[in-house]
Amino acid sequence: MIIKKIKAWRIRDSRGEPTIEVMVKSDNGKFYASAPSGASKGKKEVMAFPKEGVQKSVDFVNKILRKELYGYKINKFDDLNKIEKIIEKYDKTENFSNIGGNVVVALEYALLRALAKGQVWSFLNTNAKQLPRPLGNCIGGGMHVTGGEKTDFQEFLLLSLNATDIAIAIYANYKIWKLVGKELGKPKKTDEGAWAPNLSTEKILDILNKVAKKVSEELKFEIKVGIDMAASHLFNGKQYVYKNKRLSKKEQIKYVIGLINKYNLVYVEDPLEEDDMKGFAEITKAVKNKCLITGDDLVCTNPKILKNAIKSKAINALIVKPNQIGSLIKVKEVIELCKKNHINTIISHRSGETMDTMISHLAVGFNIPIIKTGIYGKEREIKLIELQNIEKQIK
Ligand code: 2PG
Ligand code: MG
Repeated sequence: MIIKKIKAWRIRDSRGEPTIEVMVKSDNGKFYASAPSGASKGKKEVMAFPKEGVQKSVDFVNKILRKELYGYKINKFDDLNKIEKIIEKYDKTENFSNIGGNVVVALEYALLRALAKGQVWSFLNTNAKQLPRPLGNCIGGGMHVTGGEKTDFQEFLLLSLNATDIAIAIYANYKIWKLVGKELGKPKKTDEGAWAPNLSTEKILDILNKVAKKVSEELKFEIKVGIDMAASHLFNGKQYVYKNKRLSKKEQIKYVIGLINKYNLVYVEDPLEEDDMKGFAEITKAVKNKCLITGDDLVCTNPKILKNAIKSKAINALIVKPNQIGSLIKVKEVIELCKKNHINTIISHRSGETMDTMISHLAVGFNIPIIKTGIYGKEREIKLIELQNIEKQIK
């Protein structure tokens, strides 16, 4: 495929904040892509945009990359490596602070779409058969709600791993979200479209387990509950600070294990602050395979950090967010490392999302078993709809 033109501009994400969209014109046609942004970021993530703002990233594409990549040829996924090498000439920083990782994500998504003529999942794996199961955000708080009283933890999630197909799993999450909203008196919503009541963790888990059980019985498959604790944002350097309590590192580990056992949680993301590999390992060992102990801010989709996490036996599951690392080549490396080491993978949206559906394609093409993309809101639902479209093509 020959690159004939690339162009970038600013768009707004679901939070109303500016981000980048890129168009690639090639002999395969014109293809578009955009990149999301997080609010509760890990400190080891690359920067989405430089401190000067999105316009600097847009200018970099339109003034520099456009000329560099004019007439450039790529044919396969691994050729993106050559593109990354070209970009690295202009940003030698570890964290992409000069041009921003979102430039790479939006450009590589558009290039991949062009290479695949839109059919990214089958371009990555023609024999792909497995659709991921949706991990849906039903109730939330933390950094995804601005101002006012809110829940201590960032996300209370739903997961039906043995639903017979993706459509019924999507329906189950939506149905529970709706029933829970009614029970809570329709409070305001988080950035990701989850309900944002001001309730205790225990009360929320009681309600979610009750409603999930009811819908499970109706639909005849198990729907389980999980939490993204995003615990770095509760940690003050010494203690975990809650609305009504403060816990030491040791007490936090005990509290997390207690919650998993009492509420049958099948999924817990970032239960501890982002540097505590040892603490993660303690939890992972204690719960065995009963619960996915998932690293998000802990690893930040970084293969080097992942190798440490594997060595320390810190996690049994990993969140994959392409814009935490700003490289699709490294995203692939991370997924392969996880597969080799029996670590589950969950591909994930960000709290500030766009209408881009690439993560749905990556989930199928790379055979990722779980996708975290919210339940409600057009930027979330479009990714779920895309998965159902892909399913029709596979069948
Ligand atoms: C998370 C994400 C997505 P953010 O912590 O897992 O839910 O949030 O994009 O704000 O980092
Ligand atoms: Mg998280």
